Amino acid sequence: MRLSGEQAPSIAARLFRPAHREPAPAGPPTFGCFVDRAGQNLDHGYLVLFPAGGSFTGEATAELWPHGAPVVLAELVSAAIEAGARPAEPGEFTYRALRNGRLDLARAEAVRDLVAARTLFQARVAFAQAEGAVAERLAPLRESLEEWIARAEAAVEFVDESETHLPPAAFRAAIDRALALCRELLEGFRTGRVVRDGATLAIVGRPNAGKSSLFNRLLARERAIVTEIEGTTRDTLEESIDLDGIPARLVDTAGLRDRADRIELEGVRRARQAREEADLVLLVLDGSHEADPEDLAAATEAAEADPRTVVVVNKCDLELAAGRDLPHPRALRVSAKSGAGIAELKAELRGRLTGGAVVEDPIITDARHARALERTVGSLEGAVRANDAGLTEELVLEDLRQAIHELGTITGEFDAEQLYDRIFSKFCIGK
Ligand SMILES: Nc1nc2c(ncn2[C@@H]2O[C@H](COP(=O)(O)OP(=O)(O)OP(=O)(O)O)[C@@H](O)[C@H]2O)c(=O)[nH]1
Ligand SMILES: [Mg+2]
Repeated sequence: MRLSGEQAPSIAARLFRPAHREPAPAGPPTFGCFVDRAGQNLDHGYLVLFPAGGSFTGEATAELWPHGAPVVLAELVSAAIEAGARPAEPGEFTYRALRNGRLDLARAEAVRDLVAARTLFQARVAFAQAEGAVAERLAPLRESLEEWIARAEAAVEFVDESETHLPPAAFRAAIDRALALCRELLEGFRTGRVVRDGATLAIVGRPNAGKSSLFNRLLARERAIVTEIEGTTRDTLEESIDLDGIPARLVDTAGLRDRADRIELEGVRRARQAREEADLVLLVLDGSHEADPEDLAAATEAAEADPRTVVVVNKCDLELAAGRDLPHPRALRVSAKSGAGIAELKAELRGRLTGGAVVEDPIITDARHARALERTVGSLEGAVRANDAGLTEELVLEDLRQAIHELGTITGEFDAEQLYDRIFSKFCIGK
């Protein structure tokens, strides 16, 4: 339990009886007893005090470490409220850290993502962002833009002195580099988006193709009922899986067929809906059957028409399935029973979700950051056009200012004063 604010130490002191010595205003954990609202001893644990300026929020902070039973924590929270605290708003500690200048906006957002991480890969990416990876990657871009803004300012200010004019070729080269970096980061966002938000994968196909078996195999547990009876799965089933770091929602569906009772009809309707909403559709074919020309044609067609389709030929542990030609060049042969081809299938799914590119860990995972980068690109392109058309520096300057403003919204640290300092420190205006 954490208390932050001026009164944090005094409120914490009312909930805690030290065993040996009074806790220092800052320093190592003090062992003692936590007490309830009636003053009764409730639990053993530690109290840790952080001074203002030396805590996560930047304010005086008290951390209470009881054993962690929810009822004890609830009682301690009530006792703290009675002593003058109030419950924190969602994310309020991080918000205070931001307001107190301990974090930039992108790092604060990363803390949020780190807390919500569902896969280790997500946690690693969010951790790098919480360490400042976003601002770090944007720093050279900002510096370059600030420099060119400063030079454009000078050109506008001293319009009659030809030597202050922007050198068009060098300017163009610098902005092209800036654009390339923005686009690279945006390209990484393709991966970043699925790393952060996850993906939905629907498993569809004919009855008995082995959809539920594949579902179970990908989950690595016997979640769905599997039988040799057609129409076993009637309702859609959903489970979360970790697809090599990408969190995914896997949906098993009822087999698609026409003759069916009312329950199954509803199942088929839900299956179609799941297919509509999915990021990827695993179309499962039973490879052990004599090739049903209609099925194969439909699979090929589906794969051609809908880029989300992944054609999976199942039951390749059986001779007939192992020997047959694949209906589509990108189709995959698997066996839900033996596990053959499953690793390749996972790699294919991951590759499709991340755009196939072998990217390093993504830097940009947040849609807000991506939109800001897109707007930065738009403004930079405007600056290039103005420059190429030989328009006045005033117009170029306007676009550059817009670009750096957009960029600044990512970390929330754009500050005109800082920019002006830079301008005047770099330029010998008196000359
Ligand atoms: N040999 C072999 N049999 C499999 C494989 N996958 C599934 N089966 C068998 O195929 C039959 C149907 O499997 P299910 O997973 O229930 O098929 P389904 O597509 O979910 O069927 P519905 O729910 O009825 O649409 C079962 O008897 C499974 O044991 C496989 O890879 N190899
Ligand atoms: Mg099934």
